[in-house]
Amino acid sequence: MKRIPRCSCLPILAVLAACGGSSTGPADVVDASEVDYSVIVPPIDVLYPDAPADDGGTVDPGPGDPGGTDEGDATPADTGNDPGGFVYACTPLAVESCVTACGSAGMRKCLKTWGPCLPPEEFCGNCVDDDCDGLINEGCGTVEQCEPPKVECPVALIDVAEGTGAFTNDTLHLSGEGSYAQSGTVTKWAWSVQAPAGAAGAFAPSAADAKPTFLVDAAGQYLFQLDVWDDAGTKSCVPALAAITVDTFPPQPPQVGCSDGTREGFVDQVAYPQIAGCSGAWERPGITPATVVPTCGLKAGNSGTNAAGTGCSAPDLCATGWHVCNGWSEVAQKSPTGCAGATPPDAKPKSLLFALRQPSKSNSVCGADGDGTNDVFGCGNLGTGLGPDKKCGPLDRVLASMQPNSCGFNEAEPNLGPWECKGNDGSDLREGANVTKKACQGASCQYDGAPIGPSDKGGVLCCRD
Ligand SMILES: [Ca+2]
Ligand SMILES: [Ca+2]
Ligand SMILES: [Ca+2]
Ligand SMILES: [Ca+2]
Repeated sequence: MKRIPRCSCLPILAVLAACGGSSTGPADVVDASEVDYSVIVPPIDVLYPDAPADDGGTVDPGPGDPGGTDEGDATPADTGNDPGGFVYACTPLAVESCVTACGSAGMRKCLKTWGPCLPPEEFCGNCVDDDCDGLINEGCGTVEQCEPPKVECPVALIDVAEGTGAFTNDTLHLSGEGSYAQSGTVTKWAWSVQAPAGAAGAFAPSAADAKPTFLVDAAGQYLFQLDVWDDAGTKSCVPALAAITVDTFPPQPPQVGCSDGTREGFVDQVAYPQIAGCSGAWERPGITPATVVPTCGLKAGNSGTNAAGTGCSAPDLCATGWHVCNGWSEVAQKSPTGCAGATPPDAKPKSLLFALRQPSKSNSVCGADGDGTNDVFGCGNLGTGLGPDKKCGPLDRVLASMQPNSCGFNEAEPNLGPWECKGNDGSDLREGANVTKKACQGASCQYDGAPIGPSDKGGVLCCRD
């Protein structure tokens, strides 16, 4: 990239003063008086009450497990007030303005929490670095010369060999070697990143290296940040940023993914070519164990001829070439927005859960393959909210009981919904092995004034093979 004479590395208001009069246009420099700092608040976890349904449906009274036998669940059973969950601090997929780390006017999107504040594209009609890459008006051709910089601190510059886009499981090659100091040399680098929920990559060899690599294992938006120091110990006035969009690999044409030919979650097949929410019923128990396989020839689904789920298992809801998503890490790899976007915008509250295979032993903490069948996990708006302490990546809902023969969430179970978690003693530790969606046959349940049948209130999350 060609380096354009810089205006200044002073904070943005000083830049304004130095460059006054040359800024116009939509990506204009941010004036402090224009910035709504109230939007830059960290997401907060709040309690998620399992309130009675709108129709006054019954709520179990008990304070958790009367037998005291379930040491595994932190979430009390259907008490009508599920503690320990969280609600979204924002409306999933909502977008709002924000101020970037370099002071320009950015945008951020709500996922499980607010995503990173992404800088705008470089705007040529001003004298500032809008996209926070450390360069002013790069790529603008011949532009009005900005006042020469009065460099009082080193300037951080990021170069990403892969550009601004990558695919899941690519290794990014980052470089801060272009960073410079007018007096002296840059001797220290500090990288950080805001990554999608569930991303497990790290800077290698370290976040203090001038040219680290970074594995992007989850789909979605990454925002890398670099601060530098010169040999006098002076830190860069503003960090450099680099936004990278990571798409699901391999690129795939849209496909429904549900065996009945209709999607009810992640309904935009173009935006979500590798993950689908498939509503429907099943009567054979379980979703988490590997032994749970299709039993009705994929003849299941809410819009098929077998909406009652007769003879079917949970995997019968997924189309040929798809399978019930296997753990939160597969969701992180195959959905660019995590669980945000799983429910359509017009979905009623507590109306949809799309479950997956997710091992867990206790406390609704997500475990590794083969590591227990406690609780039923998924994406949607039905179930207790899964906060970051549960280590479930992007997953946002769980059905977790401390009483036998219950899924532990009032609106999921009869007489408000068709989810059932019945079994022998200790079934409250094995909901993932026992769960069915066969209650409410003949639309015999009712929620929010509407009849509910076995194929309502969600089904499974299907991932492309
Ligand atoms: Ca500019
Ligand atoms: Ca720039
Ligand atoms: Ca369907
Ligand atoms: Ca449980």
